Amino acid sequence: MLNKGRSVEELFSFFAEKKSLDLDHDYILSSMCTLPHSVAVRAHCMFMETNLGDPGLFPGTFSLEHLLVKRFGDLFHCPDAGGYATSGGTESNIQALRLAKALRHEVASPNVIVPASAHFSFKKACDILGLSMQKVPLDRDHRMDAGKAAEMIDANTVAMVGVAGTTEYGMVDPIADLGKIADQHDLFFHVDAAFGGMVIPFLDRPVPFDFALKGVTTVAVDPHKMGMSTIPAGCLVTREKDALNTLNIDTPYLTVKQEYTLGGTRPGAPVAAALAVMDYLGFDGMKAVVSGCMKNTERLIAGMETLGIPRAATPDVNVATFVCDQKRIPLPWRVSWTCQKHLRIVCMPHVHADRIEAFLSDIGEYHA
Ligand code: 0PR
Repeated sequence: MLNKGRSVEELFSFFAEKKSLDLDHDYILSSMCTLPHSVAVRAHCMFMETNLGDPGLFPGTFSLEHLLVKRFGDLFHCPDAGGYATSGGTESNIQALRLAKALRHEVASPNVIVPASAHFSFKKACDILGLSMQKVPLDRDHRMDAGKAAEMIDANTVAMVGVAGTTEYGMVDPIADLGKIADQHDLFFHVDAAFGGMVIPFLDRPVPFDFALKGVTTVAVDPHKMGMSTIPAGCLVTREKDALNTLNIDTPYLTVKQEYTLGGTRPGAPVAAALAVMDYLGFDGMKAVVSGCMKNTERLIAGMETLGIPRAATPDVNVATFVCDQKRIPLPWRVSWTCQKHLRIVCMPHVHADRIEAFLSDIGEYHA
């Protein structure tokens, strides 16, 4: 702690200096987050001090959280869905598995079946919850092999996970087949749609991935990714309205006497921001955003292939991957690399068509 405080000018010139070290979004092609929409920023500022951890003090903000869950319930074909706003995909995935484990508390050595492509948040979830993680191999298209998943289910399996929009290759697992398997085995089936949940419904030909499929128990979706909200904004959606009550613990001195959330103090600002974007754009507006991102993804793939850099996969959502030498990427572009060393570019809303053209032109001219 400084002995004496700093003047506002000094403080904010220090902050400005630090902020200038952050990268310019114009060159960020590696991120699943994006610049927040202007209505998200406005809503976030408006709800800055709100705490959903004590909802009785903020009933208005709390009703916005309900509305957000309602919007996702409607979007995911389950108008009576339950759920709550989380800090993102990691928390949603942890909580989904926590619920699955609680529902089968009699199982002494519980395991969960996840695709090999599952986000690393499932490793965290399994560590915390004492679950054994069984990884299902992928097929040639980087999708979870449903047949192999079925073979791996045993008496100790408390949940199965499918991913709708994988982090690395942007694929949607065969959720319909997996849902049938889950249904046959009466198994908890969590769909991680942290990325794809705000893409797939808006595609011209959406693949089934949500509660329209009988076997799906819970869905994770992140407004702070394609939902253009401020960070941190996630949502865990449950088919059964009151499913999460199983996780309730007593909170005697709060305005509510029980809670099932993972966090205690929870920000209302990003929840308002997430709802602001959804209600401002509506279905048609989101469809236009997603359509732009998908067009840019296709253009990027076509442009790279013209330069002799082949795709590594044909993605279901706006994540493009390539077989490319790491030395071919000129600065200051920021890209990422998959575990299999494929170049990975996420065509988020801030990655406009002119940025794709600028990248293609730079990579075309550049030879390390
Ligand atoms: N599930 C999936 C399918 C994800 O892709 C991610 C994150 C998560 C869960 C976890 O979400 P939270 O990080 O919100 O808890 N996917 C990105 C990734 O790990 C997150 C990210 C975003 C990374 C922006 C970098 C970045 O600049 O790659």
